[in-house]
Amino acid sequence: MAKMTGAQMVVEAMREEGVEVVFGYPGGAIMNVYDEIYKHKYFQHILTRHEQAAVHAADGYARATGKVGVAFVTSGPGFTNAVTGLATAYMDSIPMVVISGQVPLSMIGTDAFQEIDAVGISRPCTKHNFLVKSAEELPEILAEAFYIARSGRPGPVHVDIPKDVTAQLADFNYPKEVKLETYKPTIKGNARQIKKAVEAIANAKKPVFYLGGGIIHSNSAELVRELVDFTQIPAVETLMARGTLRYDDPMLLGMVGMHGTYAANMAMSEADLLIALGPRFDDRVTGKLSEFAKYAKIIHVDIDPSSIGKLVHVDYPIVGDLKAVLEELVPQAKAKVDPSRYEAWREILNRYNELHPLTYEDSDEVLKPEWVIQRVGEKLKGKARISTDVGQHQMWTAQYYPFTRPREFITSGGLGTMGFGFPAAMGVKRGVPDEISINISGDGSILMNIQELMTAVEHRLPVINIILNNNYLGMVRQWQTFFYDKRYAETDLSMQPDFVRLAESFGGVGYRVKTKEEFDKALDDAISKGVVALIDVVVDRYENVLPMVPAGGSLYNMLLEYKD
Ligand SMILES: Cc1ncc(C[n+]2csc(CCOP(=O)(O)OP(=O)(O)O)c2C)c(N)n1
Repeated sequence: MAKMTGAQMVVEAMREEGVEVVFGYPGGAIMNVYDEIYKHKYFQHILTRHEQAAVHAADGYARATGKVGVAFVTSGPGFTNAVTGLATAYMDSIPMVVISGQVPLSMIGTDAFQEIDAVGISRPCTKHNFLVKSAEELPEILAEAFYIARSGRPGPVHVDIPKDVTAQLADFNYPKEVKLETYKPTIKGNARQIKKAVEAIANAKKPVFYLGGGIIHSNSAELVRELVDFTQIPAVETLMARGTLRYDDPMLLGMVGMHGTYAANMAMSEADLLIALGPRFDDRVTGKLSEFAKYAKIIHVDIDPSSIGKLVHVDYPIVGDLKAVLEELVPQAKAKVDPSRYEAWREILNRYNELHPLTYEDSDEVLKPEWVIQRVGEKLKGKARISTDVGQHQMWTAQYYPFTRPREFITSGGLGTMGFGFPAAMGVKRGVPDEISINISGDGSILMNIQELMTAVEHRLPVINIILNNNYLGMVRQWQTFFYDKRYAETDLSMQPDFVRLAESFGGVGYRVKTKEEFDKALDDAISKGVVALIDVVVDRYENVLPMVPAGGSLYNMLLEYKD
């Protein structure tokens, strides 16, 4: 076989992996690779206007499609701009490969122009990383990078390639199969443990399904639905698991945790058995650990053995791919579990739900953010993908949007990254072009990657941005209201750009709305036009997200209302 340069190998590897789109931003250290991109048409390259956005776009693409997202950046500032994107993907276990250029090998460690210790920086925020030392090892490393990103507990993998390596010539033998000595994810769950777990379910009086993001990553929502439907055991969802059950599933108690529903949080607090399917017991879910699910035995199924027992004692640990485990567990549960056994428990939880349903006070004077989200849901449920930024709007979306399926909700959970929503929504649109891509954002968050309006317009990625504009960094303002005696330090965003003209200046369409009628019209118009849009929705400045479990508090101590 003819020899290839390292840069050619990068491009060829994308072809081998079936990559259809790369988001990126060039620079000196990665120019050899970009020169190859110029010559080939194997994949589309989307030039974002900021490296952070390139990585978030690759991330959104991965979340929506389940495929590996790919981003290319240059060394130094290109790479450091990409770090937030890597950390965001890492915290939420998103499969991704990020390739960065690096200064030539001989210059590493000399404080060369645009040199940074990229693998040193990416180590704590990636599943794995590589510094490539020669073109010879490049095919193997790239194949391993994709394999590691998508297998086991998925995650971002970073490959740092020095400029001289991209110019070196070597043979290109792309491995058809990757086998790693020290990395072998366990797929099948232990049969004895699965049997014991089924017995525990059959013997429980107050069991609850605690549904986590692992369900989405392992594509096992169908099996979970089947299991919940058969057993008639109530279920709660984490932020990352929204859409596992349909919003109108009678067993769904809603989201759990800091802004979870009263019924969901009480279910966790009073349960005698938690059936945890792919969650990671995040502090935003558990609240105070010593008070968390105090009366419950815990079954925890997870592909990552290090996440089992990390934060809570687990009685029935099952390491394995959730789908493979459920394929064994579901038929056994059907044979052993009697759904009528939990009737009294379901009644208690129904009563909790009637006592404190998820609700807000609507108004005719001012638009309520919850209303806006419900309205989007009425118009688009099941037909659109919903991304968000981070803040109150994110929590209201998680609470009020009627999710119907997995991968419908795209949001930064673990890292809580403002600026994620819009670029991610572009990646979503690229991944599922037939569906409407909506980004629900705040007036703070949207400004963190607003420059991507240009990318979206250029590449015809018609994302509809809905800004719930409260003229505040709302979520921080809410904490200042509740816990800092209304000392609103640096959260007032009254000083604002004209969002309509801003959108127009990039070649998009802008709307500013203050009433329900205006909102309906703007959304309908944006949908029918199919263009990049920004709807600036003036909402109640002082609305709070409720219920709320104060940070570090116990799940059963929720603030249910706030009266001034
Ligand atoms: C990059 C980043 N910086 C800071 C924060 C802390 N933070 C969390 S929510 C929030 C306010 C978000 O305001 P906005 O986007 O206007 O949304 P709202 O809460 O008003 O809906 C801030 C500053 C963050 N999550 N991410």
